[in-house]
Amino acid sequence: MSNRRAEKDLLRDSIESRAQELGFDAISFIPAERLPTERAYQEWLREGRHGEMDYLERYQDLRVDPGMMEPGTKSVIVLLTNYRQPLDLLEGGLRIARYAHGDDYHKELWGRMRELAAFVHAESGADVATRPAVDSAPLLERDLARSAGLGWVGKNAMIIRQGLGSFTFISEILVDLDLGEEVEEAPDRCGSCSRCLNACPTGAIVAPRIIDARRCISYLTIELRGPIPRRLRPLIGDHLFGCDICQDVCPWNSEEVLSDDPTHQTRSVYRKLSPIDLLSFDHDRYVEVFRKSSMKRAKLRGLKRNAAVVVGNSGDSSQVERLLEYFSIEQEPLVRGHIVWAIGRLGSEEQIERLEGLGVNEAEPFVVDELKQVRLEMV
Ligand code: B12
Ligand code: SF4
Ligand code: SF4
Repeated sequence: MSNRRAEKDLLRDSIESRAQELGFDAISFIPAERLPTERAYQEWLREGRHGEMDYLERYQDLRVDPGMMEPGTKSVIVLLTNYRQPLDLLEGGLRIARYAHGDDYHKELWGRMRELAAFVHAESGADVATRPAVDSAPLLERDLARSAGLGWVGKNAMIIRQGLGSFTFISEILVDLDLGEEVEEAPDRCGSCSRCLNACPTGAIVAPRIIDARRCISYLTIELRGPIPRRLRPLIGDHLFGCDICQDVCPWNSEEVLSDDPTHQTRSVYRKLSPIDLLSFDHDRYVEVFRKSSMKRAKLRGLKRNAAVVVGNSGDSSQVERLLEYFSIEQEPLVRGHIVWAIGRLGSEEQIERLEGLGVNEAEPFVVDELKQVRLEMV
């Protein structure tokens, strides 16, 4: 082995050890090359499967080419971090995708990657330029992880790593140092299984590895800013924020592979809340409970909208009196409209008449329309 090669191996080994100390669960070093799945990405956008996530249309050239993302980049250090928590349905009735149970992963992983980048700098003894990213730069992170041999793209579109599963964050550090090596791709172990396709309640996995975000509960409860389409609301079930179904059914996800990292642990305050409680939140309470949380992505109005849908799907008519109370005090039309829908699902005729009485001077077109729909569905 040449001296240069031995030095490169040593450097990679020491970076790997430091990454482990920092809490990363898998690491790989690849040359910064154009990704082979460019066409699949463009096709996905052309089909409109990204819904209202317009930002995905921007910087398409950069997304598929980490070398263009940051000029001078020679290698990419790709990392996986396990965040798995035991349950997504909590004691009080909130069902929250596991990735959002703890602190916001963007900020949290960013700090660790900065530390790892500083280590690369110090250890290489050179003036290395590094750029960490986690869902924060226009990059196709799953494709990077697949190219780095860290896992295969499951039929649910997740990166799955044998022994670790798919409840992982993908992050990367772009480096202008030659650290990359040719890696073997992880073999596709989905075989003839199709559990995730069959389990998805909204039919969002339109073909193996292709997600139509417009139908995905994760998109509907996190990214969508406006009303949730009426036909999809019943299919959302009790999902308040995000969805883990296509991962829960996957045989490669073992319940034993849990994260013990304190920053990913389920916040105790979430355990005590129920979906209807969220409808009583004002801005101060929202900031107090969701400080430093990824759940802030949906904003207070989005979380309340989702809570109204979840209550509407609960089949629990004892919630209607509180829904009527919140309808009369809620300022946000988006939320009021979804509360109307929930009352329409759960309320008695007398309660619906009271709702109509409360809404008699309603001026917001969306809420007026929801009130009309409730009446139409009764006849
Ligand atoms: C937009 C987005 C979403 C959208 C769209 C989802 C989607 N499938 O694209 C929505 C809001 C629905 C979403 C949901 C979720 N997301 Co998301 N999301 C993103 C984001 C920001 C961009 C993804 C993107 O560009 N999608 C475009 C499509 C076309 O790309 P793709 O699905 O990744 O598909 C590529 C590969 O599958 C590959 N491919 C397709 N077919 C084939 C076939 C073969 C043979 C091969 C080799 C490759 C291949 O090519 C495709 C195009 O490049 C990334 C972060 C990032 N910057 O990459 C996170 C990211 C993908 N999301 C993540 C997570 C955790 C989730 C959720 C689990 C959250 C939740 N619990 O609610 C769900 C999972 C839903 C699902 N089954 O995909 C993680 C995934 C981690 C992992 N281990 O895979 C990421 C990487 C964030 C991160 N940094 O950790 N997400
Ligand atoms: S996250 Fe949920 S809704 Fe989205 S594809 Fe997976 S199972 Fe379907
Ligand atoms: S559930 Fe089956 S088909 Fe879906 S990702 Fe897991 S192994 Fe692949």
